[in-house]
Amino acid sequence: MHTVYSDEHHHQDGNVELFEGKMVKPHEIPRRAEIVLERVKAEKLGDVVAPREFGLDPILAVHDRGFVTFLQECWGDWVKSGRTFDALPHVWPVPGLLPAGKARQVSDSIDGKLGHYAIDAGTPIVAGTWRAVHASAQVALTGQRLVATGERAVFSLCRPPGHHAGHDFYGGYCFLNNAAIAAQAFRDSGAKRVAILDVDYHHGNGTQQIFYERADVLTLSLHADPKQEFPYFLGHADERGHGVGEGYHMNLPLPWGTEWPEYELAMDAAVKRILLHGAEVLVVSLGLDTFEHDPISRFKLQHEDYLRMGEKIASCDLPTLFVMEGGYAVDALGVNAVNVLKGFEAG
Ligand code: Q9C
Ligand code: ZN
Repeated sequence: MHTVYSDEHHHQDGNVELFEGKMVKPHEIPRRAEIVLERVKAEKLGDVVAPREFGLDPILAVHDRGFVTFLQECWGDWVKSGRTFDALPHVWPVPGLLPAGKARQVSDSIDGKLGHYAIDAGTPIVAGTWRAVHASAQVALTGQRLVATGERAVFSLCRPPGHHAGHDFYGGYCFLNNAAIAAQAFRDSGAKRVAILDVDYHHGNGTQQIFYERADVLTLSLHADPKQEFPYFLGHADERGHGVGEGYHMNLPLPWGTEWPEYELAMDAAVKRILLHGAEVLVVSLGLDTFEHDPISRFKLQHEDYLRMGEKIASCDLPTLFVMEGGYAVDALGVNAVNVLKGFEAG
Protein backbone atom coordinates (compact mmCIF):
# COMPACT_ATOMS: atom_id res chain seq x y z
CA MET A 1 0.00 0.00 0.00
CA HIS A 2 1.35 3.46 -0.91
CA THR A 3 1.55 6.15 1.75
CA VAL A 4 1.20 9.80 0.77
CA TYR A 5 3.17 12.12 3.06
CA SER A 6 4.48 15.68 3.13
CA ASP A 7 6.81 17.33 5.67
CA GLU A 8 4.74 20.53 5.38
CA HIS A 9 2.64 19.44 8.38
CA HIS A 10 5.49 20.67 10.63
CA HIS A 11 4.24 24.21 10.01
CA GLN A 12 1.21 23.48 12.22
CA ASP A 13 2.92 23.52 15.62
CA GLY A 14 0.83 25.44 18.14
CA ASN A 15 1.98 26.47 21.59
CA VAL A 16 -1.31 26.04 23.48
CA GLU A 17 -4.84 24.65 23.54
CA LEU A 18 -7.53 25.37 26.12
CA PHE A 19 -8.06 21.99 27.79
CA GLU A 20 -9.95 21.27 31.02
CA GLY A 21 -9.70 24.90 32.12
CA LYS A 22 -5.99 25.24 31.47
CA MET A 23 -3.77 26.41 28.66
CA VAL A 24 -1.78 23.23 27.92
CA LYS A 25 0.67 22.04 25.25
CA PRO A 26 -1.34 20.86 22.22
CA HIS A 27 -2.10 17.14 21.93
CA GLU A 28 -2.08 17.43 18.14
CA ILE A 29 1.69 17.71 17.47
CA PRO A 30 4.10 17.12 14.55
CA ARG A 31 5.59 14.04 16.24
CA ARG A 32 2.27 12.26 15.58
CA ALA A 33 2.82 12.15 11.83
CA GLU A 34 6.55 11.44 12.17
CA ILE A 35 6.00 8.32 14.28
CA VAL A 36 3.40 6.96 11.88
CA LEU A 37 5.75 7.53 8.95
CA GLU A 38 8.57 5.77 10.84
CA ARG A 39 6.33 2.72 11.42
CA VAL A 40 5.20 2.67 7.76
CA LYS A 41 8.89 2.47 6.77
CA ALA A 42 9.90 -0.03 9.46
CA GLU A 43 7.05 -2.38 8.52
CA LYS A 44 7.75 -1.91 4.78
CA LEU A 45 4.10 -1.14 4.12
CA GLY A 46 4.98 0.19 0.65
CA ASP A 47 6.30 3.27 -1.17
CA VAL A 48 6.08 6.68 0.45
CA VAL A 49 5.15 9.31 -2.15
CA ALA A 50 4.95 13.12 -2.05
CA PRO A 51 1.64 14.86 -2.74
CA ARG A 52 0.81 16.44 -6.09
CA GLU A 53 -0.69 19.94 -6.15
CA PHE A 54 -4.39 20.14 -7.05
CA GLY A 55 -4.90 23.75 -6.04
CA LEU A 56 -7.88 25.30 -4.31
CA ASP A 57 -10.73 24.12 -6.55
CA PRO A 58 -11.26 20.69 -4.90
CA ILE A 59 -11.13 22.39 -1.48
CA LEU A 60 -13.75 24.94 -2.54
CA ALA A 61 -15.95 22.07 -3.78
CA VAL A 62 -16.52 21.32 -0.06
CA HIS A 63 -15.70 24.52 1.87
CA ASP A 64 -17.07 28.07 1.86
CA ARG A 65 -14.93 30.66 0.02
CA GLY A 66 -15.10 33.18 2.88
CA PHE A 67 -14.06 30.52 5.37
CA VAL A 68 -11.08 29.46 3.25
CA THR A 69 -10.03 33.10 2.86
CA PHE A 70 -10.27 33.47 6.66
CA LEU A 71 -7.91 30.49 7.13
CA GLN A 72 -5.47 31.97 4.61
CA GLU A 73 -5.52 35.47 6.13
CA CYS A 74 -6.09 34.78 9.83
CA TRP A 75 -2.48 34.84 10.98
CA GLY A 76 -1.70 38.04 9.05
CA ASP A 77 -4.76 39.78 10.54
CA TRP A 78 -3.86 38.51 14.00
CA VAL A 79 -0.32 39.90 13.76
CA LYS A 80 -1.64 43.21 12.33
CA SER A 81 -3.83 43.55 15.41
CA GLY A 82 -0.66 43.41 17.53
CA ARG A 83 -0.69 39.80 18.73
CA THR A 84 2.29 37.48 18.62
CA PHE A 85 1.07 34.31 20.37
CA ASP A 86 -1.35 31.63 18.99
CA ALA A 87 -4.69 32.84 17.59
CA LEU A 88 -7.59 31.41 19.61
CA PRO A 89 -11.24 32.54 19.88
CA HIS A 90 -12.75 33.68 23.16
CA VAL A 91 -16.30 34.75 22.19
CA TRP A 92 -19.04 33.00 20.19
CA PRO A 93 -22.36 33.95 18.54
CA VAL A 94 -24.54 31.32 20.24
CA PRO A 95 -27.83 30.60 18.41
CA GLY A 96 -30.13 32.53 20.80
CA LEU A 97 -28.01 35.70 20.68
CA LEU A 98 -29.54 37.22 17.55
CA PRO A 99 -33.18 38.29 17.24
CA ALA A 100 -35.40 36.28 14.87
CA GLY A 101 -34.74 37.08 11.22
CA LYS A 102 -31.39 38.71 11.90
CA ALA A 103 -28.57 36.92 10.07
CA ARG A 104 -25.16 36.55 11.66
CA GLN A 105 -22.63 39.02 10.21
CA VAL A 106 -18.91 38.39 9.94
CA SER A 107 -17.09 40.92 12.13
CA ASP A 108 -14.26 43.07 10.78
CA SER A 109 -12.31 42.27 13.95
CA ILE A 110 -10.06 39.21 13.97
CA ASP A 111 -11.48 38.26 17.39
CA GLY A 112 -15.00 38.35 15.95
CA LYS A 113 -13.85 36.34 12.94
CA LEU A 114 -12.25 33.68 15.14
CA GLY A 115 -15.49 33.27 17.12
CA HIS A 116 -17.47 33.22 13.89
CA TYR A 117 -15.57 30.33 12.32
CA ALA A 118 -14.24 28.32 15.30
CA ILE A 119 -16.19 25.68 17.25
CA ASP A 120 -13.71 25.49 20.14
CA ALA A 121 -10.67 27.09 21.77
CA GLY A 122 -8.54 23.98 21.42
CA THR A 123 -7.36 24.61 17.86
CA PRO A 124 -4.56 27.19 17.66
CA ILE A 125 -3.82 29.05 14.44
CA VAL A 126 -0.13 29.95 14.00
CA ALA A 127 2.03 31.42 11.21
CA GLY A 128 2.27 28.14 9.28
CA THR A 129 -1.26 26.83 9.77
CA TRP A 130 -2.54 27.51 6.27
CA ARG A 131 0.59 26.06 4.68
CA ALA A 132 0.18 22.83 6.71
CA VAL A 133 -3.58 22.42 6.21
CA HIS A 134 -3.31 23.13 2.48
CA ALA A 135 -0.67 20.40 2.19
CA SER A 136 -2.78 18.02 4.28
CA ALA A 137 -5.67 18.42 1.83
CA GLN A 138 -3.29 17.80 -1.10
CA VAL A 139 -2.09 14.61 0.64
CA ALA A 140 -5.73 13.42 0.74
CA LEU A 141 -6.32 14.45 -2.89
CA THR A 142 -3.18 12.64 -4.07
CA GLY A 143 -4.36 9.48 -2.34
CA GLN A 144 -7.75 9.95 -3.99
CA ARG A 145 -6.11 10.18 -7.44
CA LEU A 146 -4.11 6.98 -6.84
CA VAL A 147 -7.22 5.04 -5.81
CA ALA A 148 -9.28 6.52 -8.66
CA THR A 149 -6.63 5.33 -11.11
CA GLY A 150 -6.50 1.76 -9.91
CA GLU A 151 -4.77 1.29 -6.55
CA ARG A 152 -6.76 -1.02 -4.26
CA ALA A 153 -5.89 1.04 -1.19
CA VAL A 154 -3.80 4.09 -0.28
CA PHE A 155 -2.87 5.67 3.03
CA SER A 156 -3.03 9.48 3.07
CA LEU A 157 -0.97 10.39 6.13
CA CYS A 158 -2.80 13.67 6.68
CA ARG A 159 -1.87 16.13 9.39
CA PRO A 160 -3.57 18.27 10.63
CA PRO A 161 -6.65 16.02 10.79
CA GLY A 162 -9.97 17.06 9.23
CA HIS A 163 -13.20 15.41 10.35
CA HIS A 164 -14.33 18.14 12.80
CA ALA A 165 -14.09 20.83 10.08
CA GLY A 166 -17.35 21.63 8.31
CA HIS A 167 -18.38 23.66 5.27
CA ASP A 168 -17.57 26.93 7.07
CA PHE A 169 -16.14 26.08 10.49
CA TYR A 170 -12.98 24.65 12.07
CA GLY A 171 -12.08 23.16 15.44
CA GLY A 172 -11.19 19.92 17.23
CA TYR A 173 -7.64 20.27 15.81
CA CYS A 174 -9.15 20.28 12.27
CA PHE A 175 -9.21 23.06 9.63
CA LEU A 176 -10.08 21.54 6.25
CA ASN A 177 -12.03 18.28 6.01
CA ASN A 178 -9.52 16.10 4.16
CA ALA A 179 -11.80 13.03 3.97
CA ALA A 180 -14.74 15.09 2.68
CA ILE A 181 -12.52 16.79 0.08
CA ALA A 182 -11.33 13.37 -1.12
CA ALA A 183 -14.89 11.95 -1.17
CA GLN A 184 -16.09 14.89 -3.26
CA ALA A 185 -13.13 14.39 -5.61
CA PHE A 186 -14.21 10.75 -6.06
CA ARG A 187 -17.68 11.99 -7.02
CA ASP A 188 -16.20 14.53 -9.42
CA SER A 189 -14.04 11.87 -11.06
CA GLY A 190 -17.04 9.66 -11.81
CA ALA A 191 -17.90 7.55 -8.75
CA LYS A 192 -21.68 7.57 -8.35
CA ARG A 193 -21.84 6.33 -4.77
CA VAL A 194 -19.18 6.97 -2.13
CA ALA A 195 -19.06 6.02 1.56
CA ILE A 196 -17.06 7.63 4.38
CA LEU A 197 -16.52 5.44 7.44
CA ASP A 198 -15.24 7.42 10.44
CA VAL A 199 -13.59 5.31 13.16
CA ASP A 200 -12.03 8.21 15.08
CA TYR A 201 -13.02 8.22 18.79
CA HIS A 202 -14.78 11.55 18.32
CA HIS A 203 -17.89 12.10 16.24
CA GLY A 204 -17.12 13.29 12.71
CA ASN A 205 -19.37 16.32 12.97
CA GLY A 206 -17.82 18.20 10.05
CA THR A 207 -18.19 15.28 7.68
CA GLN A 208 -21.76 14.74 8.85
CA GLN A 209 -22.64 18.40 8.21
CA ILE A 210 -21.06 18.55 4.75
CA PHE A 211 -23.00 15.56 3.41
CA TYR A 212 -26.11 15.65 5.64
CA GLU A 213 -28.56 16.52 2.84
CA ARG A 214 -27.02 14.29 0.19
CA ALA A 215 -27.69 10.67 -0.79
CA ASP A 216 -24.62 10.20 -2.99
CA VAL A 217 -22.10 10.22 -0.15
CA LEU A 218 -23.10 7.88 2.68
CA THR A 219 -21.45 8.94 5.94
CA LEU A 220 -21.04 6.71 9.02
CA SER A 221 -19.39 7.50 12.34
CA LEU A 222 -18.51 5.24 15.28
CA HIS A 223 -17.68 7.41 18.27
CA ALA A 224 -17.98 8.18 21.96
CA ASP A 225 -21.51 9.26 22.87
CA PRO A 226 -21.79 13.07 22.49
CA LYS A 227 -23.72 13.12 25.77
CA GLN A 228 -20.35 12.32 27.36
CA GLU A 229 -17.76 13.52 24.91
CA PHE A 230 -16.55 16.19 22.46
CA PRO A 231 -18.02 17.54 20.16
CA TYR A 232 -21.00 17.30 22.58
CA PHE A 233 -23.76 18.77 20.43
CA LEU A 234 -23.90 16.33 17.54
CA GLY A 235 -23.44 12.62 16.90
CA HIS A 236 -26.63 11.15 18.37
CA ALA A 237 -28.15 8.00 16.88
CA ASP A 238 -31.29 9.82 15.70
CA GLU A 239 -29.33 12.07 13.28
CA ARG A 240 -29.92 10.14 10.05
CA GLY A 241 -29.64 12.76 7.29
CA HIS A 242 -32.19 15.23 5.93
CA GLY A 243 -34.23 15.73 2.75
CA VAL A 244 -32.91 13.51 -0.05
CA GLY A 245 -30.12 12.65 2.40
CA GLU A 246 -32.55 11.08 4.87
CA GLY A 247 -31.18 7.64 5.77
CA TYR A 248 -27.74 8.42 4.29
CA HIS A 249 -26.01 9.27 7.55
CA MET A 250 -25.46 6.77 10.36
CA ASN A 251 -24.23 7.56 13.86
CA LEU A 252 -23.12 4.73 16.13
CA PRO A 253 -22.45 6.34 19.54
CA LEU A 254 -20.79 4.06 22.12
CA PRO A 255 -20.25 4.53 25.86
CA TRP A 256 -16.99 5.32 27.65
CA GLY A 257 -15.12 2.09 28.35
CA THR A 258 -16.06 0.42 25.05
CA GLU A 259 -13.86 -2.61 24.24
CA TRP A 260 -13.44 -4.53 20.98
CA PRO A 261 -16.43 -6.95 21.29
CA GLU A 262 -18.94 -4.07 21.43
CA TYR A 263 -16.95 -2.02 18.95
CA GLU A 264 -16.97 -4.95 16.51
CA LEU A 265 -20.79 -5.15 16.60
CA ALA A 266 -21.00 -1.47 15.65
CA MET A 267 -18.50 -2.03 12.84
CA ASP A 268 -20.58 -4.93 11.54
CA ALA A 269 -23.64 -2.66 11.37
CA ALA A 270 -21.59 -0.03 9.53
CA VAL A 271 -20.18 -2.53 7.01
CA LYS A 272 -23.70 -3.84 6.33
CA ARG A 273 -24.93 -0.31 5.62
CA ILE A 274 -21.97 0.44 3.30
CA LEU A 275 -22.68 -2.69 1.25
CA LEU A 276 -26.39 -1.82 1.06
CA HIS A 277 -25.45 1.62 -0.31
CA GLY A 278 -23.67 -0.01 -3.24
CA ALA A 279 -20.66 2.21 -2.64
CA GLU A 280 -18.05 2.12 -5.39
CA VAL A 281 -15.32 3.46 -3.17
CA LEU A 282 -14.67 3.83 0.56
CA VAL A 283 -12.95 6.65 2.42
CA VAL A 284 -11.91 5.77 5.98
CA SER A 285 -11.41 8.58 8.50
CA LEU A 286 -8.71 6.74 10.45
CA GLY A 287 -8.48 8.00 14.01
CA LEU A 288 -6.55 5.89 16.52
CA ASP A 289 -7.77 7.69 19.65
CA THR A 290 -9.96 4.66 20.49
CA PHE A 291 -6.75 3.17 21.96
CA GLU A 292 -6.85 2.13 25.64
CA HIS A 293 -4.01 4.47 26.61
CA ASP A 294 -5.11 7.54 24.63
CA PRO A 295 -4.64 10.54 26.96
CA ILE A 296 -7.85 12.38 25.97
CA SER A 297 -10.19 9.44 25.23
CA ARG A 298 -11.99 6.65 27.05
CA PHE A 299 -12.40 3.64 24.77
CA LYS A 300 -10.35 0.52 25.45
CA LEU A 301 -9.13 -0.87 22.12
CA GLN A 302 -5.80 -2.72 22.18
CA HIS A 303 -2.95 -3.02 19.67
CA GLU A 304 -4.26 -6.27 18.12
CA ASP A 305 -7.79 -4.93 17.80
CA TYR A 306 -6.56 -2.62 15.05
CA LEU A 307 -5.60 -5.65 12.96
CA ARG A 308 -9.22 -6.88 13.29
CA MET A 309 -10.46 -3.41 12.41
CA GLY A 310 -8.43 -3.47 9.19
CA GLU A 311 -9.78 -6.92 8.29
CA LYS A 312 -13.35 -5.71 8.86
CA ILE A 313 -12.78 -2.72 6.59
CA ALA A 314 -11.33 -5.05 3.93
CA SER A 315 -14.52 -7.16 4.12
CA CYS A 316 -16.32 -4.30 2.31
CA ASP A 317 -14.20 -5.37 -0.68
CA LEU A 318 -13.97 -1.81 -2.02
CA PRO A 319 -11.18 0.43 -3.30
CA THR A 320 -10.25 2.24 -0.10
CA LEU A 321 -8.59 5.52 0.82
CA PHE A 322 -7.39 5.77 4.43
CA VAL A 323 -7.19 9.36 5.68
CA MET A 324 -5.38 9.93 8.98
CA GLU A 325 -7.41 11.69 11.71
CA GLY A 326 -6.81 11.71 15.50
CA GLY A 327 -4.83 9.62 18.02
CA TYR A 328 -2.82 11.14 20.87
CA ALA A 329 -1.05 8.22 22.55
CA VAL A 330 1.84 9.26 20.35
CA ASP A 331 4.27 6.42 21.13
CA ALA A 332 1.62 3.84 20.13
CA LEU A 333 0.23 5.73 17.16
CA GLY A 334 2.52 4.20 14.52
CA VAL A 335 1.84 0.64 15.65
CA ASN A 336 -1.93 1.15 15.82
CA ALA A 337 -2.27 2.98 12.50
CA VAL A 338 -0.12 0.51 10.60
CA ASN A 339 -1.92 -2.42 12.27
CA VAL A 340 -5.16 -1.27 10.64
CA LEU A 341 -3.42 -1.07 7.26
CA LYS A 342 -1.73 -4.47 7.68
CA GLY A 343 -5.01 -6.01 8.84
CA PHE A 344 -6.66 -4.58 5.74
CA GLU A 345 -4.02 -6.06 3.46
CA ALA A 346 -4.35 -9.47 5.12
CA GLY A 347 -8.17 -9.34 4.98
N1 Q9C B 1 -12.27 17.11 27.36
C1 Q9C B 1 -9.50 14.71 16.74
O1 Q9C B 1 -9.34 13.62 17.27
N2 Q9C B 1 -10.82 18.43 22.90
N3 Q9C B 1 -9.84 15.79 17.44
C2 Q9C B 1 -11.72 17.67 23.70
C3 Q9C B 1 -12.54 17.10 25.94
C4 Q9C B 1 -10.99 18.31 21.49
C5 Q9C B 1 -10.03 15.73 18.86
C6 Q9C B 1 -11.56 17.92 25.17
C7 Q9C B 1 -10.64 16.96 20.93
C8 Q9C B 1 -10.56 17.00 19.42
C9 Q9C B 1 -9.27 14.87 15.26
ZN1 ZN C 1 -10.60 12.11 17.63
